[in-house]
Amino acid sequence: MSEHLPELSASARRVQEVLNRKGVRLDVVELPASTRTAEEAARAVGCDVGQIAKSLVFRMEQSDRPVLVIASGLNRVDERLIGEHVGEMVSMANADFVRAVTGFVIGGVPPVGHLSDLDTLIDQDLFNYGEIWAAAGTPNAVFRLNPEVLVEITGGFVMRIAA
Ligand code: 5CA
Repeated sequence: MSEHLPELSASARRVQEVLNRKGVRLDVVELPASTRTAEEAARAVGCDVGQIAKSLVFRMEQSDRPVLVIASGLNRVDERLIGEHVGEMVSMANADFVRAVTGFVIGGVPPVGHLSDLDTLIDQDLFNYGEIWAAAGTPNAVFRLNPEVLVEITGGFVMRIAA
């Protein structure tokens, strides 16, 4: 696995190293095509858009704490459901906040490997698929995994996140 580390850009390599450290055998791949959005990522890897696990950062409006929501590419996150779960209103974080808490740019935010430990909620609809794909640090990098492993590596809580 370490043989292809040098091919990856710095941010993607960081994600690969985090995955290695967690003891899972998952391979980050950097593609020539953009994987910046769920639609682009699905096209690039040849899967359904629902199989793309989008990592979206929300900000708790009172405490200013981040919440990571990992959603199926088909779903729009219902902020009310997230707010009810965390006990505070939440709103979509802006690009600077995302960068500050994750260390990655929007379009490449991975489900793991962030600068700080993020409370993580996982879309139950991702369990409709045997295989899913997540971003791996850059808008061209992804890795394939299954929903059970996503829960294992993130410690996330599985729930309904869309209306
Ligand atoms: N690499 C792909 C597939 S895994 C990816 O990261 N997709 S994503 O959906 O998780 O990341 C893009 C998301 O970032 C968009 O769905 C949108 O919710 C969010 N986003 C895009 N632009 C902004 C912005 N200016 N401020 C805050 N959030 C944004």
